[in-house]
Amino acid sequence: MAETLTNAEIARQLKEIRTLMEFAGEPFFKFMAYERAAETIENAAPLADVLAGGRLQELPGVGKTIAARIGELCETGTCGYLEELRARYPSTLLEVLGVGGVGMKTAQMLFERLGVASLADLERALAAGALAEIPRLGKKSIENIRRGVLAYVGRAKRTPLGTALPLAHEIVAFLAASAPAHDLTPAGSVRRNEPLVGDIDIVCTSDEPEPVIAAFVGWERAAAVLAEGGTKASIWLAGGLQIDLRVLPAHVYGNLLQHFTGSREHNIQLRELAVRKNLRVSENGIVDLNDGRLITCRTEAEVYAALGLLEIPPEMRLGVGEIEAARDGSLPHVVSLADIRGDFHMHTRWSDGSDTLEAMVAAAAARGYEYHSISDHSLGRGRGLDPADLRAQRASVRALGERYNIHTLCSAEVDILPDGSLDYDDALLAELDIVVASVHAGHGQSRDEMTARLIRACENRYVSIIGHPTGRNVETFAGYEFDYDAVFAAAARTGTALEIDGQPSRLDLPSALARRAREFGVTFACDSDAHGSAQLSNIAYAIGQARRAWITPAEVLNARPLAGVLAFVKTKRGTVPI
Ligand code: DGT
Ligand code: CA
Ligand code: CA
Ligand code: ZN
Repeated sequence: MAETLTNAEIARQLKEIRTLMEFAGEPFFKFMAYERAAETIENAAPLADVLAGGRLQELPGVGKTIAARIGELCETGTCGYLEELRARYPSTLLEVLGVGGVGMKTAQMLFERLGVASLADLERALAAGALAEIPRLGKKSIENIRRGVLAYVGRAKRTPLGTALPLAHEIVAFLAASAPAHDLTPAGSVRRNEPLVGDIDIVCTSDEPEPVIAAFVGWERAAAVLAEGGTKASIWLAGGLQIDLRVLPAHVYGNLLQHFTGSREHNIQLRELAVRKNLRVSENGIVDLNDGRLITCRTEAEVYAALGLLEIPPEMRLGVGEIEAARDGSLPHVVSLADIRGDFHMHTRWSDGSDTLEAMVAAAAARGYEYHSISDHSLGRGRGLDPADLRAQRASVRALGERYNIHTLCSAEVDILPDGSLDYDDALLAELDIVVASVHAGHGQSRDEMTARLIRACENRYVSIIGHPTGRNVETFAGYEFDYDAVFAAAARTGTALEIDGQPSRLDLPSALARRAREFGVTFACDSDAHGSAQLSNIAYAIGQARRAWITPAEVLNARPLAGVLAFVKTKRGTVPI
């Protein structure tokens, strides 16, 4: 066997065969057989095992021909029949078929008469007014296709969590106020705190779905209604962001929320586990295949319990081992917002923040923090503080902290210069309570140079935290390259915390790297990086990323009491040389 395809990958290829067969005009019963087989395989035990046991044809809906093709897919990663179809029809046809408003018949006509074989072809044909030549395609259908194209493009463009989550809260508040909807909850990638989301999924329960759907599609911010049914609907906001709503009865709320929270990988693994217990999981409940009994769950905890699992936090549902951990009882108790006692990274008008020092201290105190630190930029950042400014700021910081009854630490976000030194000297750094050090310029360095730069910063005894360690922008920049493992090892060895920056454009460390850093015993700082008092709430995004990385409160510096934070700083400063 060349490589082991997962059941999901094989099912996806069967569905592609199904779609292309229908497009080619094959009879209904023939292509539907592939759809049924794909569904069976999504819910079956790993195919490699089934195949090894020679039991492929025992699966419901898998006859001789399909079994042979599945065998070929498992052996070679593809199959002759699929390749034949792909040779006849370009793969970009699937784009056209994915456009709302384009059904199979329309796609066939567009292909035959106008040669439309891709989204770009369709956009060109729309712009040229060519669709009007197609018989039975009225003005309204063409308008639907036009909207469908916009929505398709909108879907392809992923939206930052920081934009999507407030919109999700907005639609939830609107529905709560204007429709008989209960249990309104953002699900999908938004609930999992994915840094970028494809769309917003909302689930809710109701005995009267019709008025809920009606309110949803009538929301004043809906620019178009993409689909409207009895229990589900999709709208599209100006700019192309889609919102899906699903309404089910209250007694299946747990099943509904679990299903639509995903991720797809997590749900597929969950189904595979369920199948081994002779259970079938869906949004409508869990069917016990022994006796056909339907188990409905009011809560997600009940869903997981029915499968013999601990409840898995939504942010951890990524299909990366969380199900095994939930099964064998090793699921970590991850950090939550309630564990957080302070925030080390925030800016004021002294550098590039939009609020005064006093406003930031007051806002931090209003959040109920035990402590926080003011960390304006150092010199390197145009509007940063020179040493005299920093000393002047320090004098007012203490007084403000006392006035607002919070421990306000004096800090700075100090630039890490290209050679790894800092742009404040050690004498000045020694006057600060805690130091955040970040790379802001010189991204053009080689991987080795950047690695050395970050390690040298860790080795500076005054550096307590490395700010936004990869420099990534969730939409535009993957982050500078360095040897992650080497820097994580250096951070752990030197007692330097790595930041999880909660600014929605950063979310840095990325959760996959933070998870890796845990293996080195790194301590993390979950910060807001607020540039105004309203942005202190960005800390919730940092916590979301920390949860995705399986980080526990014990690993988070700002989940410790002030004495613990000061001890962390002091321990490193006392270690000479590092
Ligand atoms: P996104 O929207 O691309 O950021 O990612 P998700 O995870 O929000 O995906 P979405 O909106 O397509 O669907 C929401 C959840 O619903 C998804 O995570 C799992 C579940 N779901 C939706 N469609 C399917 C499906 O065809 N198969 C399975 N297994 N689950 C699905
Ligand atoms: Ca989604
Ligand atoms: Ca969706
Ligand atoms: Zn910064």
